[in-house]
Amino acid sequence: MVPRFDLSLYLVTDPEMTARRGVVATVAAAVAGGVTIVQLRDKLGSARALAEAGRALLALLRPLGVPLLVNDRLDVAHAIGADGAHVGQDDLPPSEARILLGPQAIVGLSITASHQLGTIDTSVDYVGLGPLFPTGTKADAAPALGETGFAALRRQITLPVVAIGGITVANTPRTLAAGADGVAVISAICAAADPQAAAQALRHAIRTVRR
Ligand code: TZP
Ligand code: MG
Repeated sequence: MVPRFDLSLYLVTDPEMTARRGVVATVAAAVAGGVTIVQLRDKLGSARALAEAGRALLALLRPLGVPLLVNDRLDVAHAIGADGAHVGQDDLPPSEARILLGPQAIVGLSITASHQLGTIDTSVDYVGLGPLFPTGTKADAAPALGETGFAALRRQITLPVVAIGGITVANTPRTLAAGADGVAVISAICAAADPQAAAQALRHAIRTVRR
């Protein structure tokens, strides 16, 4: 069976880092560079602004076959017909996402520590595990797991796992070696002078490890 989604290079958008170029132009460049899945994330924006950005991204991504997930906001994910949602430990639980978005939706869950492993239920399709490395992007991020901590947690998860937090081209090989099925990045692409080239470099690093 062909998998419904490819976690290899997972782009999470940031409203400030993409402000100059625009979120759609940034994502377009990133996808041209090899991003395989996109999460629209804006912790501070209004639901209406998020929906507007989400619709514009869907118009870009649907024809390319790249799934769009919405962070936190199941209502917005549902309203715009997104491909799925990514929820954290303080958001509505994955089971609610599954009920609202349906059986075909892609549902992701964030895990930052071992005591949260019990929140992975049958409604979850993949886990976002991290922060792997220290990150300046998320002010309230949990402590970095480091490669050893990440690998130990990853072994306890049977679902596909995408690593997040401080991931760069340089540490992508170590990230995959620690057991990640893919890398999720914000600043490595959104803050890059050339998001397409940045995505290409990450994709190349992933391919090199897998070869
Ligand atoms: N969750 C854990 S770390 C993080 C999120 C959203 C931020 C990742 O950003 P960056 O710039 O790729 O370190
Ligand atoms: Mg959240």
